[in-house]
Amino acid sequence: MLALVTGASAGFGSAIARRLVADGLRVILAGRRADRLEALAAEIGDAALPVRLDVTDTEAVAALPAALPEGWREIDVLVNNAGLALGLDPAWKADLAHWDRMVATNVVGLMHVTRALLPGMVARDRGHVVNLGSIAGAYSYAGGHVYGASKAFVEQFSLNLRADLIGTNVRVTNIEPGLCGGTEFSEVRFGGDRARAASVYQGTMPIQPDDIAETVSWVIRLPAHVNINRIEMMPTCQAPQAPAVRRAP
Ligand code: NDP
Ligand code: 8X3
Repeated sequence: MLALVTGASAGFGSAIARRLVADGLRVILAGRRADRLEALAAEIGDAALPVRLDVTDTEAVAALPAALPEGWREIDVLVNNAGLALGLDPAWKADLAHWDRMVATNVVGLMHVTRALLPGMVARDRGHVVNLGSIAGAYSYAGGHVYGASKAFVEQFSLNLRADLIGTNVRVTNIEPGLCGGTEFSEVRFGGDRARAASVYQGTMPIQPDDIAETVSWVIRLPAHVNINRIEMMPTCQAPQAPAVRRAP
């Protein structure tokens, strides 16, 4: 089996790639930082192919299937993992460029990569699209605005893909994690401010990249007639709560 993991240069993506190779798959490692992808491919060996790909580059994404080397084109598993949150300011102060970039990456990029690879999966009547959504797509929090909305898109897009794919052997799963550490996510969100990023995880035991990789591995290895639609994951130090109420002092 052959998988393509977007955002394989860090965090969940690297862990997912390593885990899928351990499961016996070959993996195309996609992302923008080619040096990171090459280092990971060197560590993994022949089962990995590093491919520089910015998911917001519409032309490069459309050209991707044909541009892959012979033997690396029939992708069975697409892991749409590339994504980011930028900023935590309230909506009225947020940087519009941040909003645009989150939509370009988390929504449009994911959409375009899926559209590029789905025809091959349908033609072969075999495939699995695994999306990285978030609990932010289901629960609101202050400063979550466009990030949360982008992940709500990912959830509904995943469900609607299955509506079209019903009766085929092409599966779609949306994985929706909560608090996760061990990645660059918060550093990216806070513009490289490591201290602020570290404070997000202070006093917690968050989900780790290997936990996400284990989940991806599980949904893929289930019998071909089983489709896990969505999985919401939280660490035990986190729980959903009733909507906030602001009371007059
Ligand atoms: P990281 O920041 O550690 O990794 C993000 C990856 O996405 C990097 O490999 C980055 O690679 C890649 N990426 C970003 N922009 C692009 C782009 N335009 N084109 C291609 N690749 C891109 O984050 P995580 O591993 O934590 O997050 C992975 C996914 O999981 C994201 O979609 C995130 O929203 C989601 N998620 C994360 C949670 C968390 O708390 N960590 C919780 C729930 C969901 P490069 O810069 O080399 O391109
Ligand atoms: C990442 C989880 O709660 O920081 O998607 O938005 S959260």
